[in-house]
Amino acid sequence: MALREIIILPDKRLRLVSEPVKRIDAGVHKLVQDMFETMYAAPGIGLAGIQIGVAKRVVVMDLSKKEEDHKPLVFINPEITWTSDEKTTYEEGCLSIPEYYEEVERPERVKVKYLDLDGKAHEIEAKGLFATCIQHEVDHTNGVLFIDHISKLKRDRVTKKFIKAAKTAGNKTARTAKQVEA
Ligand code: GNR
Ligand code: NI
Repeated sequence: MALREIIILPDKRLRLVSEPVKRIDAGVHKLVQDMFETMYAAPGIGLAGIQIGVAKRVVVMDLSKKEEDHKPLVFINPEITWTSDEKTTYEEGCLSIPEYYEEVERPERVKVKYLDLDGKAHEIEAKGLFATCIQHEVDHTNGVLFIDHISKLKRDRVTKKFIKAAKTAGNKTARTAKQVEA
C-alpha cells in the first residue's frame, strides 16, 4: 500500500474525463488499496482515481463514522442510471478543494450501476449522504467538481483563491496555476 498525493485546484487534471476500466487486474487492485489508504489518511469519505492523478473510472468510499467498523466500498465504472425528482441539500467538501464547504442541491436518491473488484455487475439504490457522495464521485470521473453546482460568483471566488495560493506557494501546483493562466 502507498499513500498517494491528492491533487488540488487548480490542477487541470481534475477536469479530465476518466477512462473506463477494461480489465480488473492486479494494477487496479493496487490502485484501490492506495486510494483507500489515501482517503482514510486525509481523512475523507470518498475518493475518485483522478484525485490521485489516475484517470480511471474507479471510486472508493467509506461512510462509516467510527474507525472500528470501516465499511470500504469500491465502485468500478460507476454510472448513475436513475435519479429521483426529489432533491436534497448537503454541505459538501472535496479533498481536491481543501477547507472549502458549500451547500449543493442534488437528487435525493439515485440508482448506480457498477462493477465490484471481482468484475461482478451490481445495481443499487442510494439515498441521503450515500447518494450525495456517489454523485460527487461520479462527477469526478467526468471532470466535474462540486463547485460547478454552486453560483458562478462563489465558484470564481474559490477558484481565484486557489490559483493565488498556488502561485505564492511556488510549488508543483503553482506551475499548474500558471498553465491555467496561459
Ligand atoms: O470527504 C468528503 N466529504 C464529502 C462531504 C459531503 C459531500 C461529498 C463529500 S466527498 C469528500 C471526499 C472527496 O473529495 N471525494 O471526491
Ligand atoms: Ni471530491
